[in-house]
Amino acid sequence: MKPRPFTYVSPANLDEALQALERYRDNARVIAGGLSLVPMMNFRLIEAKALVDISRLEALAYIREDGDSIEIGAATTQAELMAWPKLADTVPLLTAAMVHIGHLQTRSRGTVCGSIAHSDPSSELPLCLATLGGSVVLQSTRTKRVLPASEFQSGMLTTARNFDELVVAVRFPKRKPRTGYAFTEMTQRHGDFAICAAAAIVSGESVRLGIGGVADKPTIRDWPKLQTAEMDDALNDFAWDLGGSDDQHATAAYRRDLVRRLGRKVIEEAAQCSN
Ligand SMILES: Cc1cc2nc3c(=O)[nH]c(=O)nc-3n(C[C@@H](O)[C@H](O)[C@H](O)COP(=O)(O)OP(=O)(O)OC[C@H]3O[C@@H](n4cnc5c(N)ncnc54)[C@H](O)[C@@H]3O)c2cc1C
Repeated sequence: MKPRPFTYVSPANLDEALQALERYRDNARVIAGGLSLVPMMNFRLIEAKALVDISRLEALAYIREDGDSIEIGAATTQAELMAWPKLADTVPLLTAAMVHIGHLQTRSRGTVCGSIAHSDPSSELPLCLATLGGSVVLQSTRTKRVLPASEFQSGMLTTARNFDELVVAVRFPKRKPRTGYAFTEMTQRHGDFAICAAAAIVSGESVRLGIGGVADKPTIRDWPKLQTAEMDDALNDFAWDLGGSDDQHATAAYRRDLVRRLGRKVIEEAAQCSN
C-alpha cells in the first residue's frame, strides 16, 4: 500500500522545524530515519498531512558528555552511537543492547531519539533509557522541558510529547563505579523485535531489572541484593505482575517463563561485572 498524499517539509534549522510543527499542529509528523514511520504510513496505520524531516539538521547530530550523562541529539543515528569510541566505557548497557536492534542497514538510518519517540514496548533503547533512569529533552517554539523516561513513555507507542514538541535529545546516565550492567533478549530471528528483553543494573547494595516486550511499556523493579530463593520468588512475582498476553509470537505463559529465566541471567551477568 501507499500513504495518502502529504507535504514534505525540510527545515533548514531547528527553529524552522519547531515552527513547522506549530503550524501543522496534530496534522504533522516528525520523520527521522523513517524506519518505523514509513511502513506505518504505507499501511495507513498513521496519517499525516505534513512530514517534518529532521534527519539533516546538523545541529542535532551530536553525542556529548554532559556531567553524569551523555546527551544524544535527535539527528544522531543508532550506528553513529554504536561507533562512538567512548560508548563501552561510558554507557556499557547500550553497548550490550544495541547489537540487538534490527540490522546494520536499519541502524545506519534509524535514530536513537526516533526509537525513543516511537516507544515500541519491545524496543531496546526505550528499555535501556527507562532502566538507567534517563531523560528526554522536549522543545517547542515556546518551551523546553526535560522529562524522566518513566514519565515520557505512557504506553504502547504513546508518550507525553505534545504535538508541537520535538524530542531534541535524550540523556543516558553514565556508568557508576562498582556497578555491573547486562542486557539480553529472546527473538524469533536475529534483528526481530524482542519477545522479551531484560536489562539489569547490579551494585553492592541493589538490583534493578527492566523488562521490555511483555507489558505495554518498559517496566522496572528495584530490590535489595537478594539470596537465590528470594530472587526466584521476586522474579516470579514480577513475571505475573507484568500481565503479558498471548499473541502470534508467544503465549503469556512463555513470556512469564522468559521473565524468570532472562531476568536471572542478566542479574547474574551484571553481578559478575560489578566488582
Ligand atoms: C527490518 C526492521 C527491523 C527492526 N528491528 C528493530 C528492533 O529489533 N528493535 C527496535 O527497537 N527497532 C527496530 N526497528 C525500528 C528501528 O529501526 C527504528 O529506527 C526506530 O523504531 C525508529 O527510528 P527512526 O529514526 O527510523 O524514526 P521514524 O521512523 O522516523 O519515526 C518513528 C516515530 O517517532 C517519531 N519521531 C521520530 N523522531 C522524533 C523526534 N526527534 N521527535 C519527535 N518525534 C519523533 C515519528 O514521528 C514517528 O512517529 C526495525 C525496523 C525495521 C525496518
